[in-house]
Amino acid sequence: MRELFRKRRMWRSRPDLKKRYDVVIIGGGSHGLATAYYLRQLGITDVAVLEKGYIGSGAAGRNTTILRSNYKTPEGARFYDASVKLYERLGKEMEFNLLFSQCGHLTLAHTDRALFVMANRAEVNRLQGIDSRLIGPDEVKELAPTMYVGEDTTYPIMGALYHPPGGIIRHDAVVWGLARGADAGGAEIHPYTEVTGLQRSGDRITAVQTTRGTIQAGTVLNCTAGWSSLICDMADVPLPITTHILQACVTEPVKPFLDVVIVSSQMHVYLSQSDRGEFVMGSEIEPWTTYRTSGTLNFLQDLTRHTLELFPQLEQARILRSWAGLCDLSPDYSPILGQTEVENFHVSAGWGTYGFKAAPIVGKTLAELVASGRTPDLIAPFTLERFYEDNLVSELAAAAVSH
Ligand code: PYC
Repeated sequence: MRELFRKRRMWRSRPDLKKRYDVVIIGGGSHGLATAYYLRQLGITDVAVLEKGYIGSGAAGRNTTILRSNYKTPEGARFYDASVKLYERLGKEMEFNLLFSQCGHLTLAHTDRALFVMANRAEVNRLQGIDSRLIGPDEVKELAPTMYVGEDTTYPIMGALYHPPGGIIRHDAVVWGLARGADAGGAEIHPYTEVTGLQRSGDRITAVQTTRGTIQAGTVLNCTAGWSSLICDMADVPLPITTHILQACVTEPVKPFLDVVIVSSQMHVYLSQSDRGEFVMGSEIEPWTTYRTSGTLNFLQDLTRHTLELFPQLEQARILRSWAGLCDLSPDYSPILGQTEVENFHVSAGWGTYGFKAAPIVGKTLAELVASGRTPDLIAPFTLERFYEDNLVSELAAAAVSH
């Protein structure tokens, strides 16, 4: 396998779809590709990944590359911790440079209430063995010496939740590495292949209709993030999801001066400096539901105003580009993962703004589910069934920004 990795720089183009695959994965983003990658480790290689655009053109290519595991619930923290740990070894395992920088993650507190909530979160995190603690303004200043921490701002900084294992990773590289790894194991990756329908007979999906023909599948996985409820509708599986946009932007490269991820939910901003020197910045999710990924001037105005309060030295930096991606929000802000009422149709949905962080652990656990037919413990709290049984896992307010 090492030889294969060395010989092939990327995944292969596959001219035709076969008539049948053991597993059909809808969505060629980080979750779909990670599932194909980990299926291969379990010996399941008759796999097709179908992507309606180019590989990584959805949420995988539109996030702000932040990884962390300092979630609010024990279920969430445990799950994302497993993901960060997989990310830590993924580059080496795939022999692919993912530019993972575990530079640390600071969520700023500007009120007593925020300090109280963060202290609770740090405790939940620590009980899961996750490095996460509340720190005061002096330590914030040490970790981010170039950030403005004066008292005369709209929201003075009273402390922060500090999470050393958090950081940033190159999102495109994650997608390319996973695709190459899945391909090396035999999975077929088919870009520009849109799923137009799912044929269901009783409790099973019997065929997947695509713009390039109809195929049969032993198991079908829906890993389509913002489009997950539309794909589930094709199988008559309603998801409790609303779809919104999240906007982000990037500046031109400037001399490196920030070595930690900064988040302020009160100021609706999160930002980091990439290896290229760009400031990658995002804001809150838009409250209206839409599939239109056009950006707004309000976003740029509010984000830059708040960013400049923290980093006035960016005053002359120009925004190079901005973009928007789709977020599928579940009622409790936790994902919907695993089995549905259709026995050979599984989902990875409801990610809100958390999806990219979860890619490896989603791939690993979904692959285990497909291989064994059993729901792995880590994802048992996140099944669709929880909405029927009233077992919600509320991650409300654990986001970098308000949901
Ligand atoms: O929750 O860490 C987060 C996040 C980053 C970008 C959007 N959400």
